[in-house]
Amino acid sequence: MVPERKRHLITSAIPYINGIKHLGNLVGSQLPADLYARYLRARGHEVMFICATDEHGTPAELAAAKAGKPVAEYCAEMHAVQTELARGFRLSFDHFGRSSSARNHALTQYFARTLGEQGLISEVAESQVFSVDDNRFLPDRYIEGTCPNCGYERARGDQCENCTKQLDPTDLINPRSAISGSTRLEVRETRHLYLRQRSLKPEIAAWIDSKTDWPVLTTSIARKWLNDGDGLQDRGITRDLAWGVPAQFEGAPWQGMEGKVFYVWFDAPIEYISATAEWADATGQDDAAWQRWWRVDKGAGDVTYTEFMGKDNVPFHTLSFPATIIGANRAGGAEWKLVDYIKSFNYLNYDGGQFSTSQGRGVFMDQALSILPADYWRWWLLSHAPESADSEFTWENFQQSVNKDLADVLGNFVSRITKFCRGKFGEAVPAGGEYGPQEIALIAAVAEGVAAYQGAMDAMSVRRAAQDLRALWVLGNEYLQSAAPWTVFKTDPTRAAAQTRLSLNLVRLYAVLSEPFIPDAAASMLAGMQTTNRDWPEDVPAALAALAPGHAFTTPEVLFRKITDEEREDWQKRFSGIRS
Ligand code: B3M
Ligand code: ZN
Repeated sequence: MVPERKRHLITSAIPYINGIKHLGNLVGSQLPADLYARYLRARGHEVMFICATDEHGTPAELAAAKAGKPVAEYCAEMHAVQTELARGFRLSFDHFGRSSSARNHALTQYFARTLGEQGLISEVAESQVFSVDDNRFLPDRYIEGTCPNCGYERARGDQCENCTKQLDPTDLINPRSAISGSTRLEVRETRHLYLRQRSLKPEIAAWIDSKTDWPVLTTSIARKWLNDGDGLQDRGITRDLAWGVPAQFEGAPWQGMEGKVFYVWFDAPIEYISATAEWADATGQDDAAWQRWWRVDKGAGDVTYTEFMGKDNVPFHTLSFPATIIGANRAGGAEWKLVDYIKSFNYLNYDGGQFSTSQGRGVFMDQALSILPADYWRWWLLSHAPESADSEFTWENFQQSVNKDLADVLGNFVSRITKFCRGKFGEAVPAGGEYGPQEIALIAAVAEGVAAYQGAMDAMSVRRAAQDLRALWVLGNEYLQSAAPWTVFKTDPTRAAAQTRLSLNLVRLYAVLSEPFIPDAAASMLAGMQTTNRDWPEDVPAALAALAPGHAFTTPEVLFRKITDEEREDWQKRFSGIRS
């Protein structure tokens, strides 16, 4: 039974352009989003999977200055680097866009104009922090101080990374310049645009209340910032920076915003839409092609939209971005799609502490791929995704998972059965023999296991899905162990042929089921089985007969190698300190 084909729009939080991301970043959004996208495609759905680089704001300016490059040039280079790493990790984006694209400039200005025309943007004379020693206004991120909410001493002017509270720089206690450390800060007056989020609060609250199926992690963060006394304040959406989407433009319903750009968190989520338009441009299609994913009035009514992100990004996706969409939709005409489901993640820690980009602590995406292929990392990260709580990467745990799950269970099964068959029957699926009770029981258990796995994947329970998948591998391994065709062969070769036939079909089935987690190994397994049949096992008994007697195969190379103790110790040392 083939399920109804549906349309799924999937976005991953878009990584900042300033440098290479660590594995904690990867597992918090892009990787689980990829897992889900691959799964839905495998189930036959139409998927649009979007990501991009987040290129504006102070992080980009700071990083470019540090690299001694013009910011546009720096961003172009880093986008290419991140694109390559995404490819390396097999992230199957339909498009990996750039928030600095012409599309995003146009759409950001469109949303701002529309919100302005609805009376949802006000001009506010604002007191802003000016650093006398740095001789400039300091954007939020360039100011550090103590969080008024939790007391964390290194909170930034835009958000406290300890308690996730969104902040204004003037909220900080004992503020100092992040550029120079200077405390000679003055408050001077300047004018900025504000999004009047407060007047959208009832609609946003009703919308969040309607999301009864959202994970608690998501709704609790949303409700917290919505309902706290100071939740959902009107929010400044312009900054005194040169790099970004200009806040003054033709047709803008305000004046005097020259020299200012939109706040990076205003244009970054809009890039989800813009990147889909960039995809249409890149593939030579017209506007209708991307609008059918985003415009309810242009056919997006049947799209299910799922967002993946780390928990620190939840306030922006449950309040700020929806405020943009809900506000713009008030204009009538265009009806933009709101998110249907938000899957958020806790943090992944590193070996007794935190991953740290500034201190180079932990494993970064480029380093990871330089020591082992993507599948090893994908498997560990996804099977340990920080879903219900923070989780921790340790080298011991990594070594153990790889060696046990991938090498001993899956890899061993594939190599044992293919080698056995080659030795006794040749490299083709053997004919003859009937399935006995053990085989019939195995097929039933696999069918049950597949149903459980699908249930976990449908629910985006990443860890549970990994466990269910592993349990399916174990079934095959244990079957092989107890059926022992190598022993049976001596007395009853026909029966051994039936056992082998079923096991070889399991190899193909495992490839199909495992592809969302370990796409390269899945491809090797299918190549080994000399089949392009990647059909999802909607009917498990039928799927286990896909490779008919006589079907030729080649014995695959070792799928997964083991990590030695020496390697583990070496890597542990190498990634503990300052990134060279
Ligand atoms: N770039 C923060 C992050 O990478 C930010 C996400 C934007 S999503 C629209 O965690
Ligand atoms: Zn705090």
